[in-house]
Amino acid sequence: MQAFITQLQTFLKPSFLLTVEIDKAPYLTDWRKKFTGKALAVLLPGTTDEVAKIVQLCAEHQVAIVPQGGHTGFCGGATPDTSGSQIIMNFKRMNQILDVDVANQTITVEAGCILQAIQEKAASHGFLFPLSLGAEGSCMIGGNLATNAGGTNVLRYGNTRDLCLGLEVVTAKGEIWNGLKGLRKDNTGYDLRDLFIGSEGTLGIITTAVLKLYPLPISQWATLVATDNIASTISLLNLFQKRANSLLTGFEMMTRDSLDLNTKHFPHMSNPLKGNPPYTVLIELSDHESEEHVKDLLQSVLEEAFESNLITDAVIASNLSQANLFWQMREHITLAQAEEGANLKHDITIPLSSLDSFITATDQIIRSKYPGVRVINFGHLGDGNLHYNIAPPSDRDPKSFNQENEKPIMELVYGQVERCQGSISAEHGIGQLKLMDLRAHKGDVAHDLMRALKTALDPQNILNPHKVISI
Ligand code: FAD
Ligand code: 2HG
Ligand code: ZN
Repeated sequence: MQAFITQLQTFLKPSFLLTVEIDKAPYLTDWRKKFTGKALAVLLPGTTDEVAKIVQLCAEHQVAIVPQGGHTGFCGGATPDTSGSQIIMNFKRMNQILDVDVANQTITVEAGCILQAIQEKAASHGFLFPLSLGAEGSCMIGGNLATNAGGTNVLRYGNTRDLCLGLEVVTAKGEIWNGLKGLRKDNTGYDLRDLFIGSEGTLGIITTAVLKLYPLPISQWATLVATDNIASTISLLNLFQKRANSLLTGFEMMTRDSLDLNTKHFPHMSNPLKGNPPYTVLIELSDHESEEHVKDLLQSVLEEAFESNLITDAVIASNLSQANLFWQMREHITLAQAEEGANLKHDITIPLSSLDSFITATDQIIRSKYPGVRVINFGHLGDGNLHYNIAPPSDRDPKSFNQENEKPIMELVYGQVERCQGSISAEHGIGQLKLMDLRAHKGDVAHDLMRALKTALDPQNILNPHKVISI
């Protein structure tokens, strides 16, 4: 391997080619502290040409590459294995915003741009870049694209895939594919862009992207409402969809157990709704008309919901800072879970028509089989996306409880997901966490097609091997 490192040294300065253990350490463990790997080296390329040169050398020396953005992913996709033979290619130096095209309503960015920096740049030109998630201050757009991240605005604007018009990608051979056209229509054969989006660094390395921008909304109103059960919560969603239509931008659900965990770790995050309700829903409407228009609409839908007994309480944010507090309450659940210790995450989607059946059955089975566990169920209900997470009983050591019970609990949850024709990964991807579950979930035909794609695009299996699919 010395020859490989020596060749890298010809174009990467020592500060961009990290081989000493203490320098590599910050890149080796994922956000959840669930996966820790080893790496031959951590590389910090500064240009697409450097990425291409690195990949060419890796292909020549058969060295596997683990692309890495903000390392906030939940499935261990950006963490190397424990062999110490893989390199990490981290994108933090490739963080330039290359262009804002006002007439085309697009922004062109390098893969290492922090998501929040893109949102801020867009806003400074009067635009909205709608991708929004709790990790936006540290995740990078390359990681968002590679995982097809979802977040809290999917209901109105779609997943990351829907926000991307063009990509530049370095292939497994080290060639540069320039697909950076900012076109809203382009039916010239197979869609390569969509193949790379969501492929978690296993088919190609994303270096630059053209993203869609939208006009900034003029008015935004957030409300917290209390519901008694999931059936009413779904009826409430349907009511908002009918009355507010595309003005509905967020519909996030939080259970009582989720918010209790929040207040345990962040006492200032108390729920303003009365009586600690079973379900709290954060709803956001936004529009390009006047503040009054949206507020009147919100109030009239809430009145209708009260009259139909769908909700038991509601608080409308009186200003932007209170609306931000509502959102912080929602986003702190993940942080509260991290404070509480190791937990089991299930990022799933269920058709809205089966959500009630899924939650009722799964809650009941889990609670009777594992007395004392806390079901930390919250998520993007408007998309049918639950974060159906399990926290161990408070009197058990989280690590030993998880070691004993992770597999059976996951099988139980995924069994219910299959029964309801849902998905075992809504927005976090597969990575190494769900690798073994993919075949059973996708079925043989889909799995074989995926394997054929991987073999065709990366025959040497050097791009993030044993993530998503093993060949
Ligand atoms: P990383 O974790 O570094 O990488 C993720 C995957 O992408 C890996 O497989 C990696 O190899 C690959 N990759 C990274 N960069 C490239 C590249 N340039 N080319 C090719 N492959 C690449 N996710 C959601 O979907 N919705 C949420 O609401 C959400 N909320 C979150 C809240 C918190 C507090 C945290 C910590 C995470 C959250 N996530 C959420 C998960 C995570 O932030 C997203 O998956 C995010 O898109 C990952 O971006 P990243 O830059 O950290 O990628
Ligand atoms: C969110 O929606 C994230 O907040 C994190 O996707 C989910 O902590 C989780 O499981
Ligand atoms: Zn989420």
